[in-house]
Amino acid sequence: MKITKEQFQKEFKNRLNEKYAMGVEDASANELYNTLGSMMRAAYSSKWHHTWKNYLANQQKQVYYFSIEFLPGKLLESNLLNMDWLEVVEESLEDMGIDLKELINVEPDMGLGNGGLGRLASCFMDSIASCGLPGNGNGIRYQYGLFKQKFIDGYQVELPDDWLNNGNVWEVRKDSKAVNVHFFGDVHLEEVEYGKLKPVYKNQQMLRAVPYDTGMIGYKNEMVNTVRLWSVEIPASEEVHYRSIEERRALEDLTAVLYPDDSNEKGRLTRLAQEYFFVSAGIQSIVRYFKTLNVSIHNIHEYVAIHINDTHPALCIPEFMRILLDEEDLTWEEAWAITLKVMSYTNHTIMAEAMEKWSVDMIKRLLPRIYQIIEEIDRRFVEDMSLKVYDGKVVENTKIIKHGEVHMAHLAIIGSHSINGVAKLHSELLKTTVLPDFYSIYPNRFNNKTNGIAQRRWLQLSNRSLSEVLDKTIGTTWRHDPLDLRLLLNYQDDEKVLEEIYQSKRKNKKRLADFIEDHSGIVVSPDAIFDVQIKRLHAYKRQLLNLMHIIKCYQDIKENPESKPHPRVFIFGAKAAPSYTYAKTIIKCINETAQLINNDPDVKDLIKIVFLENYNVSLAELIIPAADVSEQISLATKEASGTSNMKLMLNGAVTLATLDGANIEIRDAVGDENICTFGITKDEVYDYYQNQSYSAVSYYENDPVIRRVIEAFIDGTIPNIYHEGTEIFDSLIRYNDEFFVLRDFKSYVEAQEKIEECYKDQNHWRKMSLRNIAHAGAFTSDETVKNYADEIWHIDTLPNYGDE
Ligand code: 26Q
Repeated sequence: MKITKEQFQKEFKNRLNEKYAMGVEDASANELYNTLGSMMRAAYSSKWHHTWKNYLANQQKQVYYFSIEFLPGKLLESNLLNMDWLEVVEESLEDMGIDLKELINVEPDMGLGNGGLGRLASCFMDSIASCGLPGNGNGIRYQYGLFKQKFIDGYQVELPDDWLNNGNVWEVRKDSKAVNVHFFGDVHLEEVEYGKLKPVYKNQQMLRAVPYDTGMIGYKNEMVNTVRLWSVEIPASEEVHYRSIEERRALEDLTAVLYPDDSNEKGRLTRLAQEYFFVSAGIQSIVRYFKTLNVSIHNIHEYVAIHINDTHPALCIPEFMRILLDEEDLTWEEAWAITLKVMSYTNHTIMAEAMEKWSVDMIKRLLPRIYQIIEEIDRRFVEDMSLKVYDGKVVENTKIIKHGEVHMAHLAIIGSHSINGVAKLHSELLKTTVLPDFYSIYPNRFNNKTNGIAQRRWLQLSNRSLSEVLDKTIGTTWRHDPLDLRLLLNYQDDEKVLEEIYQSKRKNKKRLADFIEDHSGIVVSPDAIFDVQIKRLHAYKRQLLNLMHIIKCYQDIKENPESKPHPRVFIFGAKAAPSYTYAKTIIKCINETAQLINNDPDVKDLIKIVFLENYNVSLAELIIPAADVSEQISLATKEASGTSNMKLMLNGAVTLATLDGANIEIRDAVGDENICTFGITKDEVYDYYQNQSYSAVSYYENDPVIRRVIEAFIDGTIPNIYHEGTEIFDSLIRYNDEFFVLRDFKSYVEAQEKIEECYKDQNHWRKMSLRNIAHAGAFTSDETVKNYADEIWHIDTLPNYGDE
C-alpha cells in the first residue's frame, strides 16, 4: 500500500476540506486525526474487500476467534506501520507543520479488555493478519471500556471510559449483517413431523445485534482481516413490547459496559446475557456466510474453525448445536461430531475461584433452549462415561451440571477437540493437577501453546530508539522475522553496540521521567534503576511482596543513613477490580508508602515510588521501553503465562522472577546467568498444600526483618493506613498468607540484592540486557498463531500467498 508524499499531501488536504471545510492551519488535532484515519480507511478498504473476496473465492477455511475482550489500544500508528505508510505520513505531516505524535495522542485507547487475556487476543489479531492467515475476531463493542482509574487520597476511584465520545474512525457499521438474538420465554418440543421434535417458543424477547467491523491490517502484506464487534439495539418491530423506559434501558445496556473484573464477577444476569449475545450473533453470522459457499452443512468443519478464548464464549458449543439441530435438521450424532471438529478452547487460569459457573436456574430462565441442549450434552457425556470409565468419581468430577450449577470449563472441554494452556508449566498443571480426570478421558485433546506478543507494537513502534540501533547493528530482517534478533548475540562484546543500546534505554528513561514529573510531580533520575511491575492488581501477583521489599530498603536507609544503594525508582501500574477490596487496600498502601518515602529527606532520592494512574496499553508502551528490571513475582503455579514478562524482556529489561508461567521459558531461552530467579517451586507449593504445613506466623516470629516490615503496616510508620494496614497484617498473620509472601520474602530480597550487584557492574548488566533482547524473538505471537493454525485450526494461507 505505497503512497508518495505528494499524493498523500494532496489527498489529505482535499479530505480535510471535504470533511470540515478547513485548511491544515485551522484544524484541531482531533480533526486532523479523523481526516488521517478516514483517509487510511479509504486506502485499505479495497485490500480489505480483496482479502475476504479471496477467502470466499478459494473457499478458504477460516478461524473465528471468539473473545469477550479485545484490548488493541490505539490503532493509528500500528495501522500506519502495517500499511507501510508510517515514514511517508510522518514526513508529509511534518512538511505541513503537523506533528504526527499529537494526532497519535488524541486517539482514545480502545480498552475493551481487562488485561492479559484481552491483550493476547489483540496480539493474535495482528499476528494472524501479518502471517497472512484467514482469521477473524468476534466480540462485543462495549460502549464503555475498562474504567479510567484515578487516585484520590491514595484510593482508587473509577470513572467511566467514554471512548466512543468522538466517534471511531476505524469501525464500519454493517446494518445488512445484523442478526436477531433471543432471550427468555418458554420453550417446549413438539413433534412437527413423524419422529422429529422441534422447539416451539412463547414470549421470547428479541434483540438486534448490529456488527461493527474493524480492519486488521497485516504487516506490509496487503492483507486485511476483520474483527467484528456486536452492539445491541431494540428492533423496531419489538418496540411496542417494551412499555417502560426501565425495561428498555436494561436491554439497551446489554453491551454498555465491560465487566471490570478479571477473575470472578459472580452470577450476574447481564454478564451471562453478554456472553450469549456475542456468541449467538457470531455463530449466526458464520453460518450465514457459510451458506453462500453452497457446501453441505455436513462439511462445515472443513471451512470453519471456532476458537473459544477462555470459557466466556463456551456457549458457542450449545449455540452451534442449536443451529445444526433446530435450523439445519441434523441428528444429534451428526451435529455433535461436527461441533467437536469445529470447536477448540484455551484455558487461561487455574485459580479455582476464577472458574466460571452459572446457576442452572439463571441459564434456564434466560436461555431455555440452550439449557436443554447443555443438559442433553451432559446426559450423553455421563452415560457414555459410565460405560467407559469405571471410577464413578471421575464422572462426578467431570460432568457439566453439578449442585445446581453449570461448569463452563467442563462444557468447553467436552465440546472441543483441543484444549490448550498458555505456557508449558500451565499446560502441564492442567493435565496433572487441575483437570486430571479430563486428561485421563481425553489425553489427546490437551496441548500447550505458549503465549506470545506482537513485536511490531511492543518493539518497532513503542521503542523507536532501540529499533534504530538494531537496524544499524543487525540489519532490518528482524522487523519481519523477530527470531533474527538473535543476530544481536554476535555483538555482546562490542562496547560500541552495548553503549548504543544503553543510550537508547537512557533516552526512554528520560522520556518516562518527564512523563512522571508532568503527571505526578515526582522527580526521578533517569540514572536510577527503573524497577517495574505492571499488571492487574491481584493478591497472587504479589505486588505486596514488592512493597514489603521497598519498605525493607527504606528501613535499612533510615537505620544506616550512610548506606549507598544504587538509586531506584519502583514503578507500578495496576488497576484493581472495583469490588476487590483487598486489591484496593494494596493500592492504598503503596500510595501511602510512596508519600512517606518520596518526601523523606533522609532517603535522599535513593528510593522513589511511582504508582502511575490509569495503567493501560498506551501507558505500557511508554513504561516498558524504559524498564531496567521486570518484576514477575507471582506465586509459582498461579500465573498461567504472563505476557508483560515477554514485552519487558524484548525491551532489554532483566527479569526478576519466580518459576511461574512463561518465566520458566524465558529462563530457558536466556539462560540462568541472564535472569534472576527466586522463590519456591511448584512442587514446594503443592507440598505445602498437601501437608497443610505452612505457618506464616513463624516467619513473623522468627525473622526480625520480616517482623519489622510487617509492623510498619500497623505501628504508624506508614501514615493514613489504619484500616488498610490492619487488613494486610491480618491477611498475612491471621489468615496465614494465602500466597506465601513471607515464605518467599527472604529469597526475594536476596534476588533484589543480586540485581543491584549486577547493575553496578554496568558492563555485565548491559550484556545481560542485550542477551534478553536477542532471545526475546522466540516469544513473538507470529509463531504462536502459526502453531495454533497448524495444530489446532488447520487453516492455511491463501494458495499463492507470498508470491511476488
Ligand atoms: C469471568 C467471569 C465473570 C466476569 C469476568 C470474568 C473474567 C474476565 C477476564 C475472568 C478472567 C479474565 C481474564 C483473565 C486473564 O487475563 N488471564 C490472563 O491471561 C493471560 C493470557 O493468556 C495470561 O498471560 C495471564 O497469566 C492470565 O492471568
